[in-house]
Amino acid sequence: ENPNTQWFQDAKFGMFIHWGLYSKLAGVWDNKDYYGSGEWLMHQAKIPAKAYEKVAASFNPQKFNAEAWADLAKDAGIKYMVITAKHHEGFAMYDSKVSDFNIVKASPYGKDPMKALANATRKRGIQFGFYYSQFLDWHEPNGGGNKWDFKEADKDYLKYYKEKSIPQLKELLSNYGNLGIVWFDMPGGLTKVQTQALVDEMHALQPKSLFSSRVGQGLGDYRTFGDSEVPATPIKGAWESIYTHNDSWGYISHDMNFKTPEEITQLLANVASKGGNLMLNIGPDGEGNIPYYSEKYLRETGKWLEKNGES
Ligand code: JFZ
Repeated sequence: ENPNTQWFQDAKFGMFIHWGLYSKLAGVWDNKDYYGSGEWLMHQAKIPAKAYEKVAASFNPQKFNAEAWADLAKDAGIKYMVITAKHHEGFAMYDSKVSDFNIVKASPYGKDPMKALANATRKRGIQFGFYYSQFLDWHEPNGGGNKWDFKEADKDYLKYYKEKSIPQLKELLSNYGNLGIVWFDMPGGLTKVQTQALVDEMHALQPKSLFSSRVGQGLGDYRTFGDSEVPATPIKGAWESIYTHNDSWGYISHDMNFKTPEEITQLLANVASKGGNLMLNIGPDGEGNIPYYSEKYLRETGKWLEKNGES
């Protein structure tokens, strides 16, 4: 048993946040609506990396308020928060010296929202962590996934790991204080030995931080069940189920299929009864607003927990 998982196993309720350039595009490209997961728009519409890059020039989330986001998490009874520092689109939502394709360098916003959130959550006793897409990166010729701009046969995944993925992970694990979680996603391009080396290098920076199972090769510190999945029977050890509040992880304006407070508390109870955590995702828009129903229903969930649950 890993003693560092204790806080996680006590937490029960986490908040996942998908936020990036896709939040501004909101499921629309070239006047065409795309359904499904908004953060996959670049892939769905086969948007050239050069064209996608230009979206950053008008990304300016003036409504973003780290204190308000952390207040909402606190009021909802949430104990940990994991936010997308870089999703598959390749855009860093933090101040990165490794790649200029980041919110401080490439966007008029010019500030680091991750710094503000790390501080705001910590102030309220909420564990903070980053999601980082370590293999898929559609912006990079050598990253995984983009086959519409870059030929698969020309890709050198190790070069991408060496030049972007690992250096950016080091920035995230060095510059934002103690991270409760590093949420790796969708492994690829590395052998078990190489994955172990990556894990060791990162754990040297943050020995207590918990790495998600999607770091790959069975080397994570806790288990994440497939999207929207709750195991049928109790499971021992540290694990979580992830759900998104509506149908998409990233913001899509026409996706109004939000789970009600009753559905959320039932989900929480179901997952908790099996011994796991529920990490519920919200998708703020490109201005930095949390969707109206996410805010409303999360607050109602928090009220219910205060009255009926432990907290
Ligand atoms: C991944 C991402 O591709 C997606 O955009 C989102 O961030 C989600 C939380 O994670 O998608 C997955 C990854 C793994 C599984 C399903 C969706 N899985 O193991 O079932």
